[in-house]
Amino acid sequence: MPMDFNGTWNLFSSDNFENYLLALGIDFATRKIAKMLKPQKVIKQEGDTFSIHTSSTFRSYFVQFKIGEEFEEDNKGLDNRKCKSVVTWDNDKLVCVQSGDKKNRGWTHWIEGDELYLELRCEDQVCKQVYKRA
Ligand code: ECB
Repeated sequence: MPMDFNGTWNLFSSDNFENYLLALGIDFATRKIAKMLKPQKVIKQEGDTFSIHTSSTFRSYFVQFKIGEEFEEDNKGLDNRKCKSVVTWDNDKLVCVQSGDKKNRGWTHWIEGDELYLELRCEDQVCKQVYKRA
């Protein structure tokens, strides 16, 4: 059985998010607002199909994908850059590679105990976040 990411998850901790945003070219004022947010993720997983809705009081973002199928991602409301994304399993981790203008862009999700982990990567920056079940 694959790891089950289904659920509603609230941000608990976030490390190096501002430098990740800077690597994405997000302006100063937006970074200052963004780092104060406590986003919530609603993850739906059915077989190989996933949706992830990340919401906050300021911006929200929705993505859906099938494991192993490349899709066009628009990052609307985030940095608005388009990229080609693909998500695969690495054992029990979900690994997304976001190919586009930014080098080394992507993310990895995994679960430890009852916590959801997220590593966000862009260029030479890595942001680590932990979410707890709502
Ligand atoms: C959507 C909640 C965060 C809103 C931050 C607000 C403004 C920042 C503007 C641009 C930020 C660029 C990236 C934001 C970082 C996190 C949001 C999406 C993280 C992500 O890639 O989640 C994946 C894995 O769960 C699914 O899209």
